[in-house]
Amino acid sequence: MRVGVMSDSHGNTMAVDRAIELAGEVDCWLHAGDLIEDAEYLAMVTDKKVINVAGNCDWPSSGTDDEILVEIGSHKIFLTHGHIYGVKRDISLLRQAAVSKGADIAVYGHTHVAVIDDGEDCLVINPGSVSHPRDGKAQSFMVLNIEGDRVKVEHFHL
Ligand SMILES: [Mn+2]
Repeated sequence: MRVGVMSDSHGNTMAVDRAIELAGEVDCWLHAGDLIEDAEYLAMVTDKKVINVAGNCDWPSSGTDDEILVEIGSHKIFLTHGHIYGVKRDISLLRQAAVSKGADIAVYGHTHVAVIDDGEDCLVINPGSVSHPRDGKAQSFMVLNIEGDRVKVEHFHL
């Protein structure tokens, strides 16, 4: 199972297109927020299932959830934008929330900086921003390769 993971596209559908092209065959996509419209665009152009949450730049009235627990095989992925958990300070609250919900993987965005943090009880990843990186590196996204208990993260730059 290959799960595409992107965040913080902020209306840049050309970047979304490029990510789709680079990702190759994926089974579904997670979009960690900012913007909901981009997640809808992703679903439209790929025809794949897209699971997405609202970011701080999305309208609170959109009806899109702030956090979702996604079950894939034996894994539980906690998907949230991250601003609610203060991820610009550190990811300890996010990690705590994910573990308390029984998740072994947490996906967030918001900082526009890619992170792969393999803690003992939970793998926390931020795919970076697919359109506006803040770490001086290229625009980025990730793909989770899930096979049984094994999870391998691929990091792509646009
Ligand atoms: Mn944000």
